[in-house]
Amino acid sequence: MNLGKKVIYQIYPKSFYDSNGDGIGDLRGIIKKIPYIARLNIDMIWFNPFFVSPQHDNGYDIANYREIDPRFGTMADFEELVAKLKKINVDVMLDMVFNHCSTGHEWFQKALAGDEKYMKYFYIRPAKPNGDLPTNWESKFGGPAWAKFGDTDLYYLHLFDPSQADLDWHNPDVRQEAVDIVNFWRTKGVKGFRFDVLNVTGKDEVLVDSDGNIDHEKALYTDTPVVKDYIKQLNRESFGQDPDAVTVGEMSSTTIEKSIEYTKPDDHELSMVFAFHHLKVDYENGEKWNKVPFDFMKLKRILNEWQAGIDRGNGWQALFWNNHDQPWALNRFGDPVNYREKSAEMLATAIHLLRGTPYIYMGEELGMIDPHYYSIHNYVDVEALNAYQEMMDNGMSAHDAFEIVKTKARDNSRVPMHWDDSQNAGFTTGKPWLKPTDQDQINVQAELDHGEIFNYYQQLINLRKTEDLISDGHFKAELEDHPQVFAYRRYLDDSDEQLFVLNNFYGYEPWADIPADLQNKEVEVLIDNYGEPRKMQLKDAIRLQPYQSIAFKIK
Ligand code: TEU
Ligand code: CA
Repeated sequence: MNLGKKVIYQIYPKSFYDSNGDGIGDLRGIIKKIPYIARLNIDMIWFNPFFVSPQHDNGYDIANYREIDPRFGTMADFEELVAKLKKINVDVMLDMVFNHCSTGHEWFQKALAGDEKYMKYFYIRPAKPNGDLPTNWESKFGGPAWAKFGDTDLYYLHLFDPSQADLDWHNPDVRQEAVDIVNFWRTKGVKGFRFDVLNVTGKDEVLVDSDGNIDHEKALYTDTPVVKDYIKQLNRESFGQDPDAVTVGEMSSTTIEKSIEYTKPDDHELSMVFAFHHLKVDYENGEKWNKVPFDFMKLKRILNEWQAGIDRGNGWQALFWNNHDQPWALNRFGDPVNYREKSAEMLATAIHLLRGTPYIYMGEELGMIDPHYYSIHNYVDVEALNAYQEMMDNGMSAHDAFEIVKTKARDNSRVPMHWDDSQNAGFTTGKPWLKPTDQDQINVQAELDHGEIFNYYQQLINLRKTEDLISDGHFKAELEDHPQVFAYRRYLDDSDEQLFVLNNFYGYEPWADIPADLQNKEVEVLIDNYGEPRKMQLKDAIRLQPYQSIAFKIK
């Protein structure tokens, strides 16, 4: 299996297509849209969780790992979905959320009832002698990471929402549960597994206070050596038994070195990692809840370092701009107003011609953008609402806090897929759980009829399948100091062919120098968002159009 030839599409089931008018996307809705999916020629679909869940964190709070939440459908629907996708050669990747489970899960409920076996599934600790919480850790969604354990004097750890209790992976029974769940879904024909925040499962048995610095605090529970043992066990006892399995570890705040360790084939751990550093370039001092323009040079530096580093270490990485936790990249790094199509295509090219496995988040292929909401009441995500409150508690005005929520909320990308220009964007006949906006401009019907982004994605996907330079080539950064252009080269060990890619991240027309060894060469333009594939002669420089991407194949 060549991971470099694969392209993965991400579906957020709640927002893809609603088949029964309750305003929530569902599995039957996805089945209905298989003909649409088939047009993209992708290889696998990653589905965000649709297991039984109280939905405090939209399904990342799982109460039963082996059953479909009735609001999304039934096991029979799931089996039909897998079978029908198989017919178009698309495999299924499921989201395995094992760092924590819902406090509604029977494990937690039994623990609450005093069952000692299940109390050992969680981090349950007494307060400090002075009455303080067991540690001073913060939850990633704001507030302390400890909550009262029922009516006792004890507390349980939750790195995320209080409804998401951290599972104690030291306990072999917990690891066995994870193995069994993966194997359960393997028997249903599932080939792919995404492991949610996998690199924070290695907490120490004795939890200690941090010095208050958030990076130091994360280091206490992130990427500890034992995580590798846990992954090796999962691999050995579950997915590793399937040579076609594709796995991705969502790795919070990880490093290049760690990512190599998790993914180099000899270690038998994971196929690839999701790392997020390139998406933190519009943060201020590491803090997400700010509104600052993105730092292009930093973005380039991070992409270049990760590409070259992972390549050197023989690791493998997931390539992506968007997912259900991120506002649309088009709003952050492109120009959705003046150059929506060109900048969407440029962003796609920049990522798709890199070394790794690209992920496309549903709607990205239409150039979807952040919704235009005018009230905080349009937002529903726990993270956004907590952050809004916290910003105001710290003295910010409601207006300023709202402006930040607008650009940073995860709801931005969770807005229902736009199928047509009707009131609910053709997503539901009922009341959508999140309100779509701008579907009069951006929707599947219009895109397939006269848009250019969808077609451009098809070209990128097909190029990856046909060009070994894209799927297998090494990476070399080019024009590293250029203030507008992200450029790189791809090359193979056993061939003279090379790929040279230029991506203009701005709405004006910079010149880009052509590296000396490529000058005066007869080249093939493989893809260009301003023109057709063609032959041409490279000179010593080229002038790029606004948000132009162009890739040359040199023989
Ligand atoms: O996200 C993990 C994660 O690192 C988040 O804290 C992320 O940084 C945040 O959403 C960005 O604002 C995963 C899931 O993708 C996310 O949807 C879940 O909420 C989270 O785990 C908890 O399961
Ligand atoms: Ca529904």
